[in-house]
Formats: sequence, structure tokens, C-alpha cells
Amino acid sequence: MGEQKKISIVGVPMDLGQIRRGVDMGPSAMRYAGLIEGLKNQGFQVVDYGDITIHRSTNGTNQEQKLRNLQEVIKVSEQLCSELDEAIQKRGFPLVLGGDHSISIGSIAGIAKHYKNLGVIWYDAHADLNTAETSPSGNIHGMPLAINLGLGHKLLTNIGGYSPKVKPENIIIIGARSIDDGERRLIKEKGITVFTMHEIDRRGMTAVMEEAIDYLAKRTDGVHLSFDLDAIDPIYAPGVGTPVFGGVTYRESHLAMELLAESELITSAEFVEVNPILDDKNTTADVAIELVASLLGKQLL
Ligand code: B3U
Ligand code: MN
Ligand code: MN
Repeated sequence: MGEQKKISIVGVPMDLGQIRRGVDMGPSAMRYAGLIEGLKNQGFQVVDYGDITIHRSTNGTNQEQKLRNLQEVIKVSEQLCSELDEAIQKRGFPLVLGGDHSISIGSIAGIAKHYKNLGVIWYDAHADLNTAETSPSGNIHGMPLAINLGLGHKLLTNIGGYSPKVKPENIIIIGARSIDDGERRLIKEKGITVFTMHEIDRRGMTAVMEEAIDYLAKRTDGVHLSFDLDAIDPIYAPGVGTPVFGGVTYRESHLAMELLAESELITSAEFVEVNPILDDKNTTADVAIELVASLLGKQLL
């Protein structure tokens, strides 16, 4: 972050990228947990743009199998894209609060146009590399990384009027342990770097993060962190729609954020999939805001 001191917060109460209710309350849960006050105490100037309005179809949600709620996701993505574009022009560090992970289509669309070579760290139990053809669910929150690569429905890949947003060699996925067949094929075909739980177990979080940081520092001019709370083991972060056991621990995640803070590599971030309805006493939002604090440089001493 260098000497940048202004943080621009945008909430996206989006739940239409999947089927479990409650993830639309994620931005409120993180604000309620004390996000803004905490960042102010850390010395930042915080500008909270509030939440984007989600337009729900009065005809009931479109349960079309392959791309659920496509039109609504497109609308929200375009709106988020322009809000972030503006926030960056005003020189704030964009911090986006989800909402399900489909919001990353709009956030990266707004951010990537400011960089020639944006890097992305995708911290997630899943790869989110499905398309309508490979998705087992039709849920768009399982597709945003593919869309950012320019793969998928044209109306989604063209959000912001350009495509692709990110090059496959500039993406690093961390924490994956639930990967669909089509995603596995795409990872191999495109040569995407994935540090699965196997690498984290085997080499340790420090080695994994150091390699990721080193690699991205050499080849990108900005790095967006897309943090899906389901990367963390559900023991520590139970309030997510698709929990997968055997995840990254609370401590490893803090360490990862601290190493990113030290590297000064991250130029924008989003924290997604916090679902207070499925949570235990807002624990997952509490964890999320602690991780934001670490990412933005909070230290123990
Ligand atoms: N890969 C599955 C499951 C999933 C993806 N992202 C989440 N769950 N959170 C899918 O539906 O695409
Ligand atoms: Mn995800
Ligand atoms: Mn996930």
C-alpha cells in the first residue's frame, strides 16, 4: 500500500450468484463487527460508499439451470465496476465487502482497467473456474475467475466493455481443496498456479506466500486479493454457504495477510461469502475484519 492512507469501502449485498440466503447480509455483518472503527483506529481515512442496490426481479428469481440470475448479476457487476473505477480515480484503496463471490466479476472489471498487468490472489476452497458448460450447479459464484479470464457468457466477460481482465499467468489460487473436473482441465490447459491444501500442508504457509509474492512482484503492476472466507476451515469460519473441511487455519490466514502487508504488493481487496445466517455469533465476520486489519498492516506490537 505504500503511503496510501485512504480506504474506499463498497458493500455488495449480493446473494444471487448462489442459492443459500443470508450472504446478502455479509457487508452489514462486517460493518457491525467493527470494520470501519478498526480501520480508523489503524490511522486510515475511511470513505464508506455504502451498499450497492441489488435489483431483484419481481417475477421471482430466474432459476434457469445454467446461469442462475444472469440478468441481475450483470446489472450489479456493471454498477460495481463503475463505483470501483471512480474510487480508484479518487486514489482510495478499494475494499469490497461481499456478498457472494460473483461480485468479483464487477470488482475486477472496475479495477483491472487501471493496470496493464494486474495480478490476482484467489484465496478460496474452490477454484471458481467453471463456465455454464462445466458448472455442476449453475451458480455464478463458482465462475468469476473464469469470467475474469475471458471465459464464459459474453455478457459477463464484457462487463466494463473489455475482456479479458486478467492473464492466466498472473493468477495464483491459494487454499483450494474442492475442484471440479472442468476446472481441473482449465487449470492445466492455462497453466494457472494453484497452491492447494497439499502444498500448504507440505511446504507451510510462509513458503507458499513467499513464492506467490515473489512471483507476482516480478511480473505485475498491482495485485488484487480476492478472499473467500470458505478458504478457512469451517471450524474457524463456519458462516459460509459451501463449507469444505480441511481448510486453511485461522493462524495461517493471519500469517498470509501479514506477509502480504509486509510485501506492500496488494492494491485492492475483497472479502466475500460471509453469511451471518449460517454463522455462529458473527464469528466469520469477526475473522474477516481481523484479516482485513492484518492485510492493511496491523501488527501485534
Ligand atoms: N465448484 C462448485 C461449488 C462452489 C464454487 N464456489 C463455491 N461453491 N462457493 C460450483 O458450484 O461451481
Ligand atoms: Mn469463491
Ligand atoms: Mn469458495
